[in-house]
Amino acid sequence: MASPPFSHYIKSMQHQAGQSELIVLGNQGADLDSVASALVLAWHLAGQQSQKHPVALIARHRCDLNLRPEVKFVLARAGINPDHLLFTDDVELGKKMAQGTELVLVDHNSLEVSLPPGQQRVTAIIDHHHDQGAFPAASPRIIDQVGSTATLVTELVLREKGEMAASAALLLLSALLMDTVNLSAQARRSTARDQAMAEKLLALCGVERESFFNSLQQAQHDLKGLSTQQLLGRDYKEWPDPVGRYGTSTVLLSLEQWRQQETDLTTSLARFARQKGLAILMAMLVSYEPDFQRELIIFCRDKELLIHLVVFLEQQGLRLSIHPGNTAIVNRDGYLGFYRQGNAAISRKKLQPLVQRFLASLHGKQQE
Ligand SMILES: [Mn+2]
Repeated sequence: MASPPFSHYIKSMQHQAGQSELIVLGNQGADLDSVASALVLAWHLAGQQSQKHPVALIARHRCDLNLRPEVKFVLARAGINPDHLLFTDDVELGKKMAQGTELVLVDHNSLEVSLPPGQQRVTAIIDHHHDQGAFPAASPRIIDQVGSTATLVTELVLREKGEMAASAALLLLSALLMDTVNLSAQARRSTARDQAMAEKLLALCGVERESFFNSLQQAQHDLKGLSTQQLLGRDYKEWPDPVGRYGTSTVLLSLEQWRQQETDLTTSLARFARQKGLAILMAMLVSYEPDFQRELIIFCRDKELLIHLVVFLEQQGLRLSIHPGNTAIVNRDGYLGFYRQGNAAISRKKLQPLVQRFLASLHGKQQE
């Protein structure tokens, strides 16, 4: 069955939500990849399974869209009104799942929302993160280590449908370019499959890659006026663990820039960790001027944990060096270390499984 036109479909989502029996869910970071992949895949599924009224759900509150200026920018360029999109304020996911709704996960592959085991009906997964092995019966279950989920969604839609609207292509292209730092070899995040799909998407939406990427980056860095709490919460993910909950935030500033706009960064970081109840908080700083650079601020509830974690990360090749002038700081809430990350190829997607392995090694020791 033919899909409805993409723009009509997007406008209909608010009306479809009530009767929807299939929700395409992005990850809680709600970055461009999660938003674009969920919207385009939901539209694609609407052409195949219209009786289920598939919709896309953005796993954040509507107000958090303000923390994502690049998502707002791309939606506007694609002619999409955010009022037509569905956020966690609009859909009672727990209630829907209790009624038998199916979930399709994009840009993550294990559930980030807590649902009773009987209601975890994940029927399909499309993702590019480390495969956590959940939901082996999902179909399709496409978990490939490419630069962006948008690449996998493009492959699927073009294979099954052979076409897509320019606005849908623009969404996917934006995600693909952001995730791969404009397909740069230096960032080492793109594969031949990303390159191939980027070319197809560029042809479909007719933008010029370099200038479009520049405007995307400009929009993304429009973080003026955001507090430290908002900067940390903007691209934040957390995971439970027996040792304690741990969280990561990607912050698009250098440490130097951050210190210029926040006089008491240490206290603000520790407060954020306390409010979230975290044993570990890792703030991953990314900056592009003069060159692509990563820095890492690690907060740990106790000193031992910080020391062991840093030793472990060193063994994994992060090449951390203590930031000059920013030696470890003791705060009443915990301990903070400030580092330059010599190995800039280790992104959050790679760091998160490492932290998980570190924590698992601690459980192992506790059981001995
Ligand atoms: Mn992604």
